[in-house]
Amino acid sequence: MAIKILVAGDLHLGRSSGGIHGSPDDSSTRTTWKRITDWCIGNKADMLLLTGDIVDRNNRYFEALGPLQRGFVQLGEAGIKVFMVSGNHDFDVLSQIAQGGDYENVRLLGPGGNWELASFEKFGQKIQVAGWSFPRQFVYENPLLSLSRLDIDPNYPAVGLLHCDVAVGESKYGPVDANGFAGKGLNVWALGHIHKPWIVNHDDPLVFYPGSPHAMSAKENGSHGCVLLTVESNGIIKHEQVPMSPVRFETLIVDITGLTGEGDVRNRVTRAAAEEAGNMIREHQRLTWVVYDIILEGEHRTPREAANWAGSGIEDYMMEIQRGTNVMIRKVESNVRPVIGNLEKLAEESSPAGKLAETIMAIGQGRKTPFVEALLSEWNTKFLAINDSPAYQPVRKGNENSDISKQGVSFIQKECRKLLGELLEQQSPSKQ
Ligand SMILES: [Mn+2]
Repeated sequence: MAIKILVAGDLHLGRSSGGIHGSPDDSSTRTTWKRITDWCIGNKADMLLLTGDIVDRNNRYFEALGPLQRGFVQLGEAGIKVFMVSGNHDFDVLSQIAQGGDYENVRLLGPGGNWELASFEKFGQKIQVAGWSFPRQFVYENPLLSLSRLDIDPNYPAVGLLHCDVAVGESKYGPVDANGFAGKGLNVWALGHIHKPWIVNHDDPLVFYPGSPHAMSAKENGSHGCVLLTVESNGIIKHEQVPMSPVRFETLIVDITGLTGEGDVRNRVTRAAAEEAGNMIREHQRLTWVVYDIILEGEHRTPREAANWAGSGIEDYMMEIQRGTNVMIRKVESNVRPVIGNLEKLAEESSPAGKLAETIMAIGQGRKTPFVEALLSEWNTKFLAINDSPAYQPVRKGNENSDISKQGVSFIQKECRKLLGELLEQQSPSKQ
C-alpha cells in the first residue's frame, strides 16, 4: 500500500486574485482551500502537509480563520492528518490555532523556531516529518544551521517542511542556500514562501516549492496547485503536480498581419484567447477564469490605431467558453510594426519620410550612410555612459564582448521603422 501525501504552501487565506470582474467567490483563496480539503477526502489522502503562509497576515481575522478551521474539522472526520509549519505571514496565528488543541489531527511542527520530528504510521509503513516554524515575522538567519539535533531513523522515509527563501543571498525570510538541503538525513524537502512552483533539486534529496495553489496575480502565471507525494511500500517517493487554482493567468501572442479593419483585429484577439483557453481546460479541468495578457505582433498599416482597436475597453471583455469557464483579457500590448509599402520609391523623396526610408534600406543592405554613422556615434556615447553607471554593473556581466555597434544599428533600424510608420499613419487619416 502506498501512502498519499498532499503538499500545499502559500495559500494566503483572506486574499483573492486581482483583476477578476465583480468579486466572485471563485477568485478567493477560500475556494482553493475547499478544493484542497475536498481533494484530500475524495482521493483518500493520508496526510496534508502545509508549508506556511496559509493565512495572509493582512486579512486573517476577517476571512481566513472560519474556513481554515472548518477544513481542519472535515479532514479530521475523514481521518486525515495535517502537519504544518508557519511562515512569515502566519507565524502567530497558526501557533494560536495549534495551541488551542481543538484539532487532534492537526499539528504545528517546530514552534518557536525549534526543529521538531514527528512520525506517521500506516500498515506498518512509517513516514517521518521534520519541521521548523517561523517564530516571528522576520528571520535573518538560515534555519538549516540549527538542524543537527534531530533523531531521524535512516530506515524510514523522512520529509522536511520549511518556509524559507532559497538562493537569494541575504533575506529577512529565512535565507537558505540551494545546496544546503543535502546530507541532512531527509529524502524530501517541501518548502514554502515562493509562489511559483519550483523544483530546486530533483533527487537525493528532492527539494521543491509547490508554489501557491491559487494564482493571485498576473505575475503568477501558469498552472498553480499542490504536489502529491506517493510513498510506495518499497520507500520510493514519486511526486506530481495536482492543479487546484480556479484562476489561471497567461500571456498570449497574437499576430494581426493581413488584417485591416477594427472588427477583424478585435475578433482575431478574442478568438485566439478563446481557442487557447479551450485547449487549456481540456488538460486542466475546473478553471473558472482564464485571464490573458495579449501581445500583438506582426505588421499593420496603422499600428497605433490597431493597438487601440484591440485594447480599448478590453478590460470589460468576458466570455463564457464553456459552462463555468470564463475568458477575460486583462490588457493588450503591441509590438506591431508598420507596413511600409514601397520603400524604394519613398527613399527617393527628400521629405523626412524619404530620409527614414533611405536609412532603413541602407541598413538592410549593410551600408552605412553619413546619417547612420552620425546616429550610431551618438548611440555609442549614450550606451557607454549608461553601461559605466554602477547601477548597471550586475546586468553588464557576460555582456561585455557582445557587438555593441551591431546592437546600435539594429536599434536605429527599429526606431526608424517606428517613426516612419507613425509619419505615414499621420499622412493617411482614413484608408479603410
Ligand atoms: Mn512567506
